[in-house]
Order: sequence, then structure tokens, then C-alpha cells
Amino acid sequence: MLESIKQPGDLRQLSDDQLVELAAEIRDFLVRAVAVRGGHLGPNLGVVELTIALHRALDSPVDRIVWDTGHQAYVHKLLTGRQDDFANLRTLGGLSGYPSRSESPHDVIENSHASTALGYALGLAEARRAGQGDGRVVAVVGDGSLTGGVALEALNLIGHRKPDLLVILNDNGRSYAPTVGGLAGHLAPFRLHPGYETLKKGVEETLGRVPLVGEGMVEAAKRVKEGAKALVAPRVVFEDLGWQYAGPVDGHDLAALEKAIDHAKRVPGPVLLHVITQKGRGYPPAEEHEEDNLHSLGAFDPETGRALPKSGDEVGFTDVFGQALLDEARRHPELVAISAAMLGPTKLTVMQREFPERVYDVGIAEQVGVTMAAGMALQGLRPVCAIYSTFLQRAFDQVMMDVALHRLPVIFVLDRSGITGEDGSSHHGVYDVTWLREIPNLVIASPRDGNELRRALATAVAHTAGPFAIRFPRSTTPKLTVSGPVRKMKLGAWDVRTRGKDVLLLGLGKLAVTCEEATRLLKQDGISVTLADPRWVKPLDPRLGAVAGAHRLVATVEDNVLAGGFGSAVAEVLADEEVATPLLRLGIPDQFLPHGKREILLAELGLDAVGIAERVRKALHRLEP
Ligand SMILES: Cc1ncc(C[n+]2csc(CCOP(=O)(O)OP(=O)(O)O)c2C)c(N)n1
Repeated sequence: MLESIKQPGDLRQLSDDQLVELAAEIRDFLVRAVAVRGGHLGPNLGVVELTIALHRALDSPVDRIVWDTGHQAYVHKLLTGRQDDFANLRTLGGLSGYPSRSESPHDVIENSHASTALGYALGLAEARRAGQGDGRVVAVVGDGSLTGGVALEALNLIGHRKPDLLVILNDNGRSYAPTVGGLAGHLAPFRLHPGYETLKKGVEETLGRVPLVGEGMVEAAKRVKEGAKALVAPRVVFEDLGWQYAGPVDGHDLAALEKAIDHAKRVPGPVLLHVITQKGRGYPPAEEHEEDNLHSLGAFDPETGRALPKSGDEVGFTDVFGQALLDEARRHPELVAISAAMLGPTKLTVMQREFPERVYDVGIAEQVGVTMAAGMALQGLRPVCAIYSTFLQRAFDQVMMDVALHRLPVIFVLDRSGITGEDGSSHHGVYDVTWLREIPNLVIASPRDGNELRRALATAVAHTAGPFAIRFPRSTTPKLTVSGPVRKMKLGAWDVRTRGKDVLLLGLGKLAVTCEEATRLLKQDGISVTLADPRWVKPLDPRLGAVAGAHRLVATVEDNVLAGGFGSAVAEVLADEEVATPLLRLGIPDQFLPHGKREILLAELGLDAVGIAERVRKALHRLEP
């Protein structure tokens, strides 16, 4: 059945029974495809019927379907002619794990950062109102993504502007973990209540009665009788904001969904159609997976849903951080930790198990998470904000103005710093050195391995004079070789690994380890290298200028963009101290990087040992008289 679907229009030829069969085939396909390549499973299993219904009720790409975050667009890809490409899902040159405009006219935006679909939809609808194109505008947003400030801003503005658009709220009650926040609390009882008053008054005439199907929901509907609050709160949230609300609809009942979408798309003004789905639907290992319904995972055994055993005996940087944080939390009762809907992926769960009351999940709300940390620090707590590098970008202003301006001792832990890999252009954390470096009062550490990460965290906790950022990659590190009390590091002091006279080689973070191998290669060619792990992006070692002056070449290596990165910081020192030694900067050029394995991307960029040695050799060669 699936093979016969080359474009969304083909779906309209199928009978009800065939559609049910198709949904089962899609689930099977998803499990098999993600098992090989890794990716987002739970969210896609949950939107199989919703995506089929959307593509039957709408006419994409004339109608514009915007997927919030975009991690749940695999089914959309399958129905828009990209089945064969799943063999290369998330590999370099292969199918992206998110909507991608270069792949298909059915993909409206490039994304992966949550909570933007409503804003895009507003813009698309306003443009349409201004005479630019036709077709309907539909956004699909998860209840988790609706916790993001930018989504709430759009919700408010759309209610005011009242353009014609349809928002499907894909409510599965979860982000990775259960969705937090007042709105989620309001939705929970509401989604269980079939006879909500405004549904009758408002949209119902247009929509007809949308049946609520499914035993679970009938059960749940009984429970809601306890909560008269459910009758009031949602009106405040949606209808008083100027929206029409429709639903709830069982997100796994194809006929009900299609009917609801078909009616809702005709209602003028903004309509929110509340669809209830189950994350991980139809694949028991995902349905039963308590932590995150197999939200996203690497290669796994499709029979069991269990991750394939990893080779080698290295551990993840994130694992080292999780344990190191717990150790610090035991020593420092004032230490608290904050995550933006990612307690599991950031390993704050390790601390949470022992100190649940000291770990905060703020939802997909990086901005308020950081400002909340500032407030906590003002009052004497020591907050650790563990947020992936790419998502902390959302809170740039808060890091700068709410924390650094006040010299508050908030610790930022930027996991997934540098090239992250398969999640692609909007997930790479290759900008943080640049945007953090300009912030006054901020200390920035970039540890090369787990031992150093532990020390950096202990140093951060001891540093009360202002904020402190620690960045580390989505990568592995040798098992810790030290235990017990952690030795703190001296701020700004680099770690000179070998001494030589030709080249001063400075590799940032884990690339300091790569530079050890590059140093060996250069030595084979008779080139003598001073290899130093800078450890710090800020402050830099005060000896830098003098040591650089004693070499023929300085080379910096980083997996941050070259613009304003670590190499730029070194260039500033050389310029300011009038050091004439030429500088070779290796890093990421001025472009968005594609998706692909971290090691492969690094090699393509010449940031592996061979590439580094080669570029250094050539630069020295050019310097020869
Ligand atoms: C700004 C931002 N912060 C964090 C994330 C990480 N993230 C990806 S998906 C997700 C949960 C999304 O939940 P929801 O919108 O309810 O979709 P579901 O996966 O439940 O279908 C999170 C937190 C992100 N993509 N963007």
C-alpha cells in the first residue's frame, strides 16, 4: 500500500480499510527505518493518522502545512514521495530528519527548534491576506512546543490579528517527559471533556459534532466530571484570546480526524483543533517506555526497542556531567539545576533521582529558565542551567542582560557544543564560542575530556564572582581515571602538553585530543610543535602572546564558526600585543553545516588529525623563504 503512495493525492483513492492498513504499514516502516539509522520514533508513531488525514483533507503544497519543531515530519515525508530516501535517513547527503525545503515543495520551512510554527503560520496567513498566493495555512504544534514563549506570543498575536488559519494542537501530554506548565495543566482535563460549552456555541455549527472515540477517552471523560475547572480554564486560554476552539478529537480515528480538519479549514479566523494522540502509538516498546516513549534514539533492535550495544569503552560527556553534577550537589546544598524540557537528554535525571526538589523542568522555555536562574542566584542559590548549545541561543539576551550584567553566579552547561551530527544544520552548536565570548563577566571553559569536565564543573561551583559557561560536545571520552575530591583549575591557565619551536598548536575542547595525533604526524615530518590545550575561551592564558612570539606559526583548531570564534580571540591577542607570528585558523567556514556523523563532518572540514597536520604543513611551507 505504502509503495503506491507517490504523492498526497494518491491517498484519496484508498478505502477506509485500506487507510487503516496503510497506517499499520507506515508504523512498521518507521520502526524498521529508525532502527537502522536512529532518529525520532515516538513522535512519528503518534502522528500517523493525523498526517494521513491532513494530506487527505488538504491540498499540499498549495495548502501550507507547517510542522512545529519538525521532528514528527517523517510520515509527511513518506506521503510526499520520499520513501526510498529513508535508507539514508540523517546521513551526509541523505534525507534530513526534519523538514527540508531542498527536499520537497511540501516542506515549507527548515526547523528543529521548537515553538515557531504559529509565528510562521501567522506570517504566511498575513501574506495571503495581503494577496500573496492562495491556499490554506495549517500549523501542527505539540503540547510541549506550545510551552515555548515564542509560541505563546504568536497565540496572543493571532487572536488579535485574526487571520484565517488552522492550528492543530497535537496533544500527547508529553514533551520528552510529561509536559509541564499551567497550560498543560489546563489542557489535561479539557481534552477529556467532550461537551465543552463553547464547542456547542461556536464552532460546532460549522464543524458538526466531532465524535470522541476510544475507550481510554470514555474512561477519561468520566474522570473529568470531577473538575468543573475544566469548563472555565480553556476558554480563558483559547477563546478569550480570540480563537475558535474545536475538539477534542481522537487522533487515531482517521474518519473523525478527516471530518474535523475538513470542517475546521472552512471556519474563518483562527481555529485551534485539539487532537489527542498517543506518543509511540502501535509499537509496544515505545508505548511502554516511561522516560520518553522512545522520543529519539540511535540504532536499536526493532524486536525489543533496545539500543544496540555500543562498541568501545568510552563514556558520553553527558554521562560524566550527570554524575559530576550529582557529586557537586551532594557537597553544595545551595546548588540547583534547570532544564528546558530535557531532563533526560541532559542527564539532570541523575541529580533528580537523589534531589528531586532541587531540579527544575521549565518546559521548552529556555528564556524564562535563564531569567529564573538569575532570580534564584539573586537570592543565594547556585543554579546550573543545562541546555544544549543550540537551544541556549534562544536565551542569548537573558544570558547577557539578566545574568551577566548582574554578575550573577549562574553556571551554563552547554552540551552538544560544536558539530552535533545527524540532527543537522539547526542543531549544530557551532556558534556558542562566538556569541558567549562577547559577554562581559562571563568565564568560558571548554574541557577536552571527562576528567577535565569534572574539574571545570568544580571550578565553576567555586567561582562566585559571576557567570560561568562550560561547553562540551556530543561525543565520548575515555572513562574517568580520577575519582574522589576534584582538583579545581586556575582560571585562564592553559595546559601545555608538549613543547616545541616551530608551531604553537591550540586545539579547543575535544579537538585538543585530535591535535595530539596531529602533533605526532607533524613530528614524523620533523616539525616540532608546542601543543597546548587552551582549556578556556575566556579568559585566555596571559602567556599566549609571548609564547606565540617564540614560534614560526600559531595554529588554532575549533569546531566553532571561524567568525568570532576561538581563533579570532587568539588573533585579537596577537594584534593587541603586536605579535608578528602568522596565525592559521582552522574551524567552520561561513555556512550552515549539513547533517551527518560528527566524525565524517569533521574530516570533511579538515578538522581531523590528518587534515590539521596537512594544513599546518602547508602553512609552514608557505612561510619558508
Ligand atoms: C527551542 C527548543 N528547545 C528544546 C528542543 C528539544 N525538543 C525537541 S522535541 C521536544 C519535545 C516536543 O514536544 P511536543 O511539541 O509535545 O512534540 P511531541 O514530541 O510530543 O510530539 C523538545 C523539548 C527543541 N527542539 N527546541
